[in-house]
Amino acid sequence: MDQTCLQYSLTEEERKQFDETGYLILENALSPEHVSALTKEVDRIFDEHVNDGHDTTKALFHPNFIPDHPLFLDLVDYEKVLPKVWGILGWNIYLYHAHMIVTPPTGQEPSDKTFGWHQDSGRMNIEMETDPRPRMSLKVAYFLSDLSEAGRGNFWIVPNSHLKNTVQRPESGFGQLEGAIPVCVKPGTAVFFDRRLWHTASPNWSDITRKVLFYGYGYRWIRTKDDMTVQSLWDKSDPIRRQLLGAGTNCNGYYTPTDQDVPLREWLKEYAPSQVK
Ligand SMILES: O=C(O)CCC(=O)C(=O)O
Repeated sequence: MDQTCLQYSLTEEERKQFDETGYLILENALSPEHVSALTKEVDRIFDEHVNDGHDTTKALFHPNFIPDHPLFLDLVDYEKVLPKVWGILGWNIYLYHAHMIVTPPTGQEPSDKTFGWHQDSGRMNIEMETDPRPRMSLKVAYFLSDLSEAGRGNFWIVPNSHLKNTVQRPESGFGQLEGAIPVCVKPGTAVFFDRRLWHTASPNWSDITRKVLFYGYGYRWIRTKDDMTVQSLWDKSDPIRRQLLGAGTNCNGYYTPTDQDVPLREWLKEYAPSQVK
């Protein structure tokens, strides 16, 4: 990994924003050319699913997409983003989950039905007994289509909700959570969000297909949340990327890492010692 990435280290202002609100928006994380190249691969994958019978009016949830193209692999340790991820979570991290979502126009009229609000990680939210629950992981969402207006299948969030274990859902089944907002962003924007932030997908009532890539980073002792068949990529990856793709010397090393388990820590010790905690 090149030291130039350190210019993108998490700033104190960004840390405060993430800690206080549960999310962080990074505009122009991807150049227009980068967005176009990624979009081409997303479109190819969507078309393959359509050829296999996927309904073109339904959202496509496609997990485990890192092996599908080198451009997806390159975002695992993307220099503008990874320093902020380790700035928040520390160095004992890896990519535990990745999914692509394509949300085509539904062709339906807008409705106010309550969306699928949730915190990430399923049973973690029931079996963790603390209040608030611990952070454990975050996701980075790379928005490839234009979501600068609401109604385009936007990602919705409730800012500042990450420390709330429960939220009040409308009993009628209509309306959204109090304080909810659509995240309106341009193509190329990356949005970091704490897994505890209450969030949801929403229907696409526009005529623009929504395209997003989600990269989930968590501690190395968390299990993968999708098949993550990335082991064949280990050999051609540098040590830090290998760590992020789940490599380790043995099971104990996920809990009590040696230097070989966490080359990211070794790299930080050498190039950014103030960031090693
Ligand atoms: O598709 C979206 O906007 C939301 C995705 C989501 O809920 C998730 O990644 O947990």
